[in-house]
Amino acid sequence: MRKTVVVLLAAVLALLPALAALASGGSEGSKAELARLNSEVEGLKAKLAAGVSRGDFGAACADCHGPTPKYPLLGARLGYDTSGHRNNDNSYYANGQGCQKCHTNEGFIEFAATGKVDPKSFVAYPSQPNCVTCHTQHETWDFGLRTVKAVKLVNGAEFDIGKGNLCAACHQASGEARAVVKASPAASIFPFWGAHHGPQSDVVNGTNAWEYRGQQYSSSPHKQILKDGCVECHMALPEGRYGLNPEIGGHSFNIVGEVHEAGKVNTAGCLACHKDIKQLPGTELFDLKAKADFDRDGRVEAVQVEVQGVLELFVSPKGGGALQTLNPPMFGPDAPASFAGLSTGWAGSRNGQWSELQMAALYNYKLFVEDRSRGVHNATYTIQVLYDALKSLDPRFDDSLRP
Ligand code: HEC
Ligand code: HEC
Ligand code: HEC
Ligand code: HEC
Ligand code: HEC
Ligand code: HEC
Ligand SMILES: [Ca+2]
Ligand SMILES: [Ca+2]
Repeated sequence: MRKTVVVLLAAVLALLPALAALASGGSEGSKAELARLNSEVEGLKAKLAAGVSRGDFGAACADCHGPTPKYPLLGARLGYDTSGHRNNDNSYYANGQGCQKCHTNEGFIEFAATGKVDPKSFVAYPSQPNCVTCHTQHETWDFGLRTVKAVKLVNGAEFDIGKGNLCAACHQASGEARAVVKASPAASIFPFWGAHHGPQSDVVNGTNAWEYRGQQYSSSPHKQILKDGCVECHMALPEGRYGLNPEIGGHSFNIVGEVHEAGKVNTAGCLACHKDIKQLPGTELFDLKAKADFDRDGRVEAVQVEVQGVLELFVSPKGGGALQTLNPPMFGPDAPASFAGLSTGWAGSRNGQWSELQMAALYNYKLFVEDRSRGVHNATYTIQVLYDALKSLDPRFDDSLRP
């Protein structure tokens, strides 16, 4: 009942600015409008005074909870239920020390309202990022987003790409590369050292890798030409009956999902610009061809295959990668160049020391593995930084293909 009264009160309040504006105007049309609005306000006031009926209650909620809702609430939930936001389950673990800002619904709402969370406190009953984390449905009575303000990344760079700003509030590196990278005893470095797991905004933006003195950096044009950035690629709805698996696009936030037991990539968010883009057969990657043979295996392959190949020049399951042949080695001889391999493949040396440039190479390698798009977010910046890192470890590395 109290909620319903609030809804009515909100309706009255929403009318007041229009009334004020009209009252200060003077034309005949606006006088008629003023009279109409006044009578609407009187009606609402009378309802408030008389108490609220079941019918009023239902009407205020039916847009979303009625039998023929205006918004596809239930479908959105079906997708959300397959998402990492729902299922990765770190809200209980990553609670406190400031982690709650991104990992808990409660922490993010506090952050959006006040600009901070108290690192010394924690959320007593934390929940995963969910509908009310991103939407203000019971405050504005629509699907407005909780925040789309431009985001200042931790190195001071601004991220400002429409609705993608919501994503960037959480999916950003937690440290500044320049401050994190130092010459270090090997024993002091653990598998979770680095940029933290979600540095996608920094990568899309083309900032906050450990950049090399004397080099120029640039970006693929996605950050300039996608109006809503992250949202356009990750939430585009696939077309067609078989494409409409709740695991792909929409509120799954996934670009790759399973259809008939095989990984399917969603091209819906790309087709407006990459007209012929398809899934690369036998993979969960896009077939967009690279501009050059960046991993230098003699073939010009798809962009994501080339970027994976460049990552394997650092750490390869066949051994011999630049971070596997340091003394001491950072990764074991059969470590995969993947997100999981960052911990399972870590060598864990107890002795020895790594130089600043070696630590910078580790930082940059991890940054682009943790980004996980294999160049789709920003192929140009990714290859530039990875090439500079390889060159810094081995001056004989041929970087003539650097974009
Ligand atoms: C600025 C926002 C932010 C902060 C602060 C943050 N995280 Fe995260 N974290 C993320 C995002 C975003 C992901 C998911 C990234 C992805 O899957 O690519 C993530 C993923 C994780 C994962 C999952 C990694 C995996 O193996 O799948 C763990 C564990 C984690 N964070 C722990 C923590 C802890 C502990 C803290 C506090 C010390 C913390 N996070 C602080 C944003 C943040
Ligand atoms: C991580 C953030 C996030 C979460 C969690 C989230 N949404 Fe959304 N939602 C969005 C964004 C961003 C859009 C806008 C998409 C667009 O413009 O294409 C959106 C759009 C919508 C829309 C479409 C609104 C319209 O005007 O057409 C509905 C309905 C919706 N969300 C419902 C839900 C429901 C229900 C849940 C929980 C089960 C949920 N959302 C969870 C971010 C989120
Ligand atoms: C703009 C859409 C919208 C309107 C209008 C709306 N709701 Fe909701 N409501 C939601 C969403 C989204 C959820 C979360 C759904 C989910 O978790 O799948 C929700 C969930 C709920 C829940 C479950 C608890 C919770 O918060 O998750 C209750 C109870 C509820 N709404 C009551 C109401 C009432 C009463 C009204 C009318 C006064 C109302 N809602 C109007 C969107 C709306
Ligand atoms: C409130 C912070 C927050 C917001 C806002 C947010 N995310 Fe996330 N996102 C996370 C966290 C935290 C995780 C990992 C959840 C966990 O570990 O429990 C995650 C996971 C994901 C994953 C799954 C990664 C995996 O490992 O499976 C994708 C994809 C994703 N987010 C995309 C987006 C997109 C796109 C947006 C914007 C529409 C967005 N996120 C908005 C915090 C956020
Ligand atoms: C040009 C399209 C595009 C844009 C823009 C984009 N992404 Fe991605 N993103 C991808 C692709 C493609 C992948 C690789 C998906 C895969 O292999 O599962 C990916 C991977 C990810 C992942 C890892 C998902 C997983 O399951 O491993 C996260 C998290 C993510 N992106 C978040 C974001 C965020 C946050 C933004 C905005 C700052 C963003 N993306 C912008 C296309 C895009
Ligand atoms: C709004 C237009 C637009 C959308 C949407 C878009 N892109 Fe792009 N993308 C571009 C443009 C323009 C370039 C620069 C092309 C060039 O340099 O040849 C580009 C570059 C790329 C590159 C790097 C190419 C290279 O050789 O450097 C990849 C990979 C890529 N896009 C993948 C994707 C994927 C995958 C999607 C969808 C998930 C997507 N893009 C969505 C416009 C878009
Ligand atoms: Ca190649
Ligand atoms: Ca290759």
